[in-house]
Amino acid sequence: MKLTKEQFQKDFKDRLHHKFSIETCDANSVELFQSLGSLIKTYISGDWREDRLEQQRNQQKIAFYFSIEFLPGKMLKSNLLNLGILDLVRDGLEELGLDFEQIAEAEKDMALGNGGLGRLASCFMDSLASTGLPGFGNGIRYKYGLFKQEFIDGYQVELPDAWLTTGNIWEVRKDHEKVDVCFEGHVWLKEDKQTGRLIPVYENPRILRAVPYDTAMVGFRNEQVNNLRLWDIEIPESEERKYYSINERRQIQDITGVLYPDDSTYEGRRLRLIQEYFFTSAGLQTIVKRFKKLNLPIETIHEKIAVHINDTHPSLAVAEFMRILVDEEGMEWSQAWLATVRTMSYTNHTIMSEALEKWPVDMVKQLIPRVYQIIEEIDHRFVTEMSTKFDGDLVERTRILRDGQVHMAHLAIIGSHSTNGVAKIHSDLLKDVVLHDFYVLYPERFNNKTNGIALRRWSQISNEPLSQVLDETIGESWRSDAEKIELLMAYKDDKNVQEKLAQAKKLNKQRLADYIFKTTGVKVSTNAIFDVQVKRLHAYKRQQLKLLHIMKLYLDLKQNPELEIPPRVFIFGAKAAPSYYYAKAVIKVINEVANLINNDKKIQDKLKVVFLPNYNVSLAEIIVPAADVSEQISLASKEASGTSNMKLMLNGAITVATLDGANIEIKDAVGEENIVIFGMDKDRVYQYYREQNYNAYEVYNSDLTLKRVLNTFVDGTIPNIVREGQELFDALIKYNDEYFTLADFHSYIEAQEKIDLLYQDKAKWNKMSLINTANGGRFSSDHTVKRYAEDIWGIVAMK
Ligand code: GP0
Repeated sequence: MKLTKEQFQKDFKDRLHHKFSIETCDANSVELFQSLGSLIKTYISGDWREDRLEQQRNQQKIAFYFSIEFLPGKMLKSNLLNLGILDLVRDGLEELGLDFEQIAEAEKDMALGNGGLGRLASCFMDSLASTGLPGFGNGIRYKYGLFKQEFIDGYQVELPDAWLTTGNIWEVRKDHEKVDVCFEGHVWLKEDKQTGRLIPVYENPRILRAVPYDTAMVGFRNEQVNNLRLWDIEIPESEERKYYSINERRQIQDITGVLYPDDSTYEGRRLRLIQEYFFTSAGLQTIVKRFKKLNLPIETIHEKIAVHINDTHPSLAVAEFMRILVDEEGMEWSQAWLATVRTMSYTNHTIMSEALEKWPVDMVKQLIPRVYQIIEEIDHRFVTEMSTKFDGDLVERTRILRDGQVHMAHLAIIGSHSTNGVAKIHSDLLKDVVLHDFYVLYPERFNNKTNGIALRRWSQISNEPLSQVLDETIGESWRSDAEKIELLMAYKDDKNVQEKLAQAKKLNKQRLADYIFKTTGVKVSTNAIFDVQVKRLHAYKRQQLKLLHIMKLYLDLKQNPELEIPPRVFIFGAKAAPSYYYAKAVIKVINEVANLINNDKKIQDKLKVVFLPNYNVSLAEIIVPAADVSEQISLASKEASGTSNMKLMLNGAITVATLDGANIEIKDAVGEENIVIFGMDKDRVYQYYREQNYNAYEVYNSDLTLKRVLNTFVDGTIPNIVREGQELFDALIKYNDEYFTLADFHSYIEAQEKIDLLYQDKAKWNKMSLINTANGGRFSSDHTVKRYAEDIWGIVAMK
């Protein structure tokens, strides 16, 4: 956008005066941030309006991305960068004697998501706008985002994330677009005398109001502004007298109260199902209203609208869309079904069976009776049709209603034209194993879309030192075209460039070291290897394997204090679901291991262990640029894709990885010599499953090193962990190590020894690091959303 520094400074001061009636010198950073944010929102609003009008004028097809999680993090810098005024605003504010970083710091980290899935949704929002694609988000405006994590005595404590208390400067309440969502009551079908059609009659429904709050999604220097719509709940005036007590009213407000803090696990809680239907129905109702303004035949709705079901949480979209088309728009069933299947598409994010949603039939029937009838009809027609072509068992296994449950993934697959996985190996596993039955029914529906990351945030915003070296070396084209980072490959043997990159890394490490000291009091040296594992805490991601490595080094050094190894700082960031006891035990053990090692003089600072509390997007922006080593050590086949692996390699970290998720594609991108692969591959894992002959105790018992290391969990070596140490030990031995941690132990230790050797060869390391950065461009989510746009949604860029 066109703006001069002087104009900005004047606008900013005016805004502060109008908003708070105070002078810049009196304002605190929250007030300064809010003034700045609201000014930026004004700058955006013109394009935001324009783009909406233009879409209507051109009858542009739009993709609506339905996701129960969005994890945008802070938006100020991203908006400024994308508007092309980041430097101008920074300079302008500094000239006024204000500290830009401090103002930016005041923004609340918007954390309406748990981890990878929600962050992916936000990366897609950024990329859709930045590639000029008309793509809108549809989700829930939770009053409380993901809990804030603190450690007390090494234990995770969860505190509420009241992110809305000082207001959300970016959102706009769209009162005129509110809709009603109907729950409960009874439904019976009445024949319409004239047409013979069956019309649903609702008795005693509970009507709730959905109110949208919109946030602008600003494209990178292209004047495209898309929309993220998050729904809040209210009680409609007409219904108010039905709620007598404060308690009852509160129960309603609680529907959008909190984000469920479980990642990759599913709990059949009624409130969660209400959330799912609430935002799905509200979103679809507005979409249909919007379509009708175009005055086109309703049968053509799929030509103007694509609805994406991000994981199964919004899969009720299939049935709800049918309800709207059949009950409200009067379409024939078969015609409505055709339009629905053509409109919907679905992404699967995991093969972990505990994440697959299945709702009890009784719950669905009671909560959304009409939608349930429609699901029954879909199921019935599916069975009837498929039974003529396929064997009965197959049909029975794939139907939506089975064992008294509604299988949400089945609904999503049957009711959509596309099912995709999020990395090559994951999509193959879906076809070959997890969803093989569906692949037999609908082979043409299955495809892969490897995840990506919003490259601008994970380089330009969070890693300015690296960005500067890139500018100096290959020019600035990479800033708008991610693939151009590959130009850096021409300098892979250039000692000067390697050295500059190493210097940039050093600056980032210093920033992280300062942060570590500030938050934990632990002093770490930037000469050490910064070894990073940041992701949700989960047994399949195997933080416990990292622990075994750390304890082995500790024991080695205790035995031989003169042992020469390059110093390492192990950095963890991870939240555990509040009800996931094993994961919480791992946190406690890591924290106690940190206490033990960091305070042991004999270790001579060769090892440090740091568990940074409250890992979130903002913290990732400090950790990722500073990493030397990226730990991607899930059991092969279990991590659908991973996305921190992409962020870390782009920032020059060397990946230690199993052949899992997108690690495989990273290996293909950088070449085998620039990544350290270890452990079993997925075929070996599946062989164990087939042969059922994995015996963790045997592995433990036949390996002295491993035995010695694992015993530290229970033999008092690590203080204060009697119960938690036992819990880890039992998971690995008594319960036979579900994720084959012990089987991969040796190979993992070898991989880490390789890292030590490589790190000591500075020239080699720097070259590897450069090659990783240079090949990060292909993991831009700009690229990913273009593939979705072409292959799945059928939308085209406006700009
Ligand atoms: C997958 F099933 N993921 C789920 C879930 O409930 N939550 C979630 O964050 C993640 C996968 O674990 C992932 O492999 C993947 O990259 C991400 O979804 C986006 O596809 C690592 O976070």
